[in-house]
Amino acid sequence: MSLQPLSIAAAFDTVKTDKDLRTIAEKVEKGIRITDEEGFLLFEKGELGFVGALANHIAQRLHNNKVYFNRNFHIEPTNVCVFTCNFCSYSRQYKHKDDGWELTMEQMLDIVRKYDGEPVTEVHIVGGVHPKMNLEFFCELLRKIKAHRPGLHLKGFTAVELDYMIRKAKLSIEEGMKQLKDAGLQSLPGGGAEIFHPDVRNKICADKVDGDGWLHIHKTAHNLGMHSNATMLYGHVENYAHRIDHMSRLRQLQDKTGGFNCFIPLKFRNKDNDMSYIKEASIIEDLRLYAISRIYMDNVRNLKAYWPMLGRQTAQLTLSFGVNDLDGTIDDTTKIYSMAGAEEQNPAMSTEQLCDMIHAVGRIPVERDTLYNELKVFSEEVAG
Ligand code: V47
Ligand code: SF4
Repeated sequence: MSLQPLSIAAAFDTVKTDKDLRTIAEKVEKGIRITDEEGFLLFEKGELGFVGALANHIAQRLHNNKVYFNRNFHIEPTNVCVFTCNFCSYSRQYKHKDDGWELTMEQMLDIVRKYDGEPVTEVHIVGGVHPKMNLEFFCELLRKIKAHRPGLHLKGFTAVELDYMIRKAKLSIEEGMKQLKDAGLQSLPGGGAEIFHPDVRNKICADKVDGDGWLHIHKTAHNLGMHSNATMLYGHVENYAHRIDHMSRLRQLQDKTGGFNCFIPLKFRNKDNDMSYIKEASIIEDLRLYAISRIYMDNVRNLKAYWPMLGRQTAQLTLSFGVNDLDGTIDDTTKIYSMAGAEEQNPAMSTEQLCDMIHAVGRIPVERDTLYNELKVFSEEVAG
């Protein structure tokens, strides 16, 4: 049985008497951008069925029934971190205390070698901000991975890690990014964005790079010809205006550079961190947020649900609310979510399982590379 989202025609019926919501539906139908005020209104008043129908309409227009995934693996060099984000369940101040870890160069290269002969196309490198793992160390790591497997796409380092390692090397962001690019770095993941607005940022992660700094690093990467992702950590102390402010800054940068590949809303998980007193968002709020971000972020083609964090069933549901990308058959340590209480304590899914999950809701799985070039369309019969 496949999930049938509301059609856009049915969505019009649900807002017959609300002029503002009708205007938004008309804009979506015609492919016209909505304003910040209209985005805010959707958060305030847009019911799940209504925003879902609009978001699904947009996703279908852009991607038909296709849902993308990537075959990738992760390297997490360390969870030792100089920063103290209150929402983080993962970082440790010292390696030898609690369960801190730091991998050597050889241990990281062993992870890469483990995938020799496997059809992975990307490695995603991300972790804590270790005071001793510097720009030179990471450039060497990138060079060694490239030398071992030149065809592997190197996606690495959040703007938080980059800001720290480049400042420590006493280089400008541009110079530092150039060195990393020369060493083999090809794109940036979207982490570290959290919520840009200082009223929220100062409460949840005051000591790391600020919103302008995060945007500057991504802009610099785009100007150097690299692509990147963007995230938003939602469902904690932020309000609807903060979410719109965050997405608005991303939408403006995307208008200038076109360098964002995808937008990834990240649901705040509350286990074992300094914000554990905050209740997690409901599934209705999750789905509304995915739908509204699909409607508002009209210049970012891909909306990704990160299934290890959301759980498989919720991720499958998001496919009817604007999502067209389920990240990958992630197959190594992604501890940042399992330590924060995500359902997926062991986030690995075979290609067949991922395809089954997509087919089950009447969509077509398509393997992509990091830059969303299509590699293989999986018809129902030949998943594997
Ligand atoms: O910036 C940390 C988030 C991010 C928690 O670009 C938490 O393809 C929820 O950005 N609850 C890092 N979220 C991971 C990240 C990412 C993940 C997957 C794919 C991509 C991509 C990027 O994880 C952090 C922060 O926003 N995070 N703690 C928590 N308790
Ligand atoms: Fe460090 Fe990242 Fe955790 Fe913040 S979210 S404490 S920067 S590992």
